Amino acid sequence: KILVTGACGLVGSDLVLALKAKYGENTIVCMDCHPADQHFEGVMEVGDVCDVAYLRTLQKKYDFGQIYHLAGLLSVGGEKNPDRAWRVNLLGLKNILDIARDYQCRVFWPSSIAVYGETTPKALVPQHASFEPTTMYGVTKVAGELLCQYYFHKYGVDVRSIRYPGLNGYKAAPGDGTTEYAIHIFYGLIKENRYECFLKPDTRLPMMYMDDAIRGTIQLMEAPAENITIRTSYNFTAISFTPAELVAEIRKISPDFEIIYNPDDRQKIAESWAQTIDDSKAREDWGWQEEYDLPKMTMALYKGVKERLENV
Ligand code: VAH
Repeated sequence: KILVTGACGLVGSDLVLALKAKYGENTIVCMDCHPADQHFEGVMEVGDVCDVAYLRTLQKKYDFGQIYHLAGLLSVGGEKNPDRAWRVNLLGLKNILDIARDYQCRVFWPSSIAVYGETTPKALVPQHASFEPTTMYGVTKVAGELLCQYYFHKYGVDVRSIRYPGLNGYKAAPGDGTTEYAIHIFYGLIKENRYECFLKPDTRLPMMYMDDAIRGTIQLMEAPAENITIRTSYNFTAISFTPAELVAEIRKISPDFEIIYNPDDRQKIAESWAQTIDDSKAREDWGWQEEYDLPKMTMALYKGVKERLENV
């Protein structure tokens, strides 16, 4: 059996469908503290990753061989509630790693471009660089990466991780993050043909279409253990674009789309991260290769968000 925590989140909603298609409906056990969808099909356990006794009960009930541990707060949510971000993002991870150590599970845990900070190069960030993030989210990701590596060396836990860029999908509502403007903009486009953007037009951030991220994640989890040379977290990227570039692409669909730039606190968060990333390690070690460029992603998101809004 495979456990997915944070199963109703932006990544979880896509990952669960892909895992079910690959390994069979009955193999996947979903867990979330706030299950979103009443029409959910399959096994859904409601619980908190901070509760290790609860996690142990689940492990005994299902005997998981793999855990995709996605539950966590994002950058903006983390700034609203740093204490909660610390607890959920780090205590939750430690609980999962303890289960994995005691029951020999393979673990996937997402890190993020939020590990990068003021002292990290802005362009083509190398795999190993200086990481001094300024958000609580970034702090939990740096600490979490080190914890993963520690559990690998100390206890042999087969934990694998990716530093996700901004991920853009439509199967769940976007979360409380900074890169999420690139999803919200499609809701603005479809609902009122306009969007007020909380970042400046030239803010370049590393991004990826969700299907690519899910494919890469499963690819990493299926790679032979000896190929995994990074046990903190892999640099991982596909496309880097600015709000202005995304708007130009959207105007190919809707030429009179209106954009207003009204940067707020999230601008500072975005500026603390990198613009482009060197992810050659992921490409060498487990064959990472993206399929979506900006035009292809824009069209897929437009169609996906439109369909989602029509069905609500
Ligand atoms: C955020 N989307 O903006 C998240 C993410 C790449 C950053 O982890 O907070």
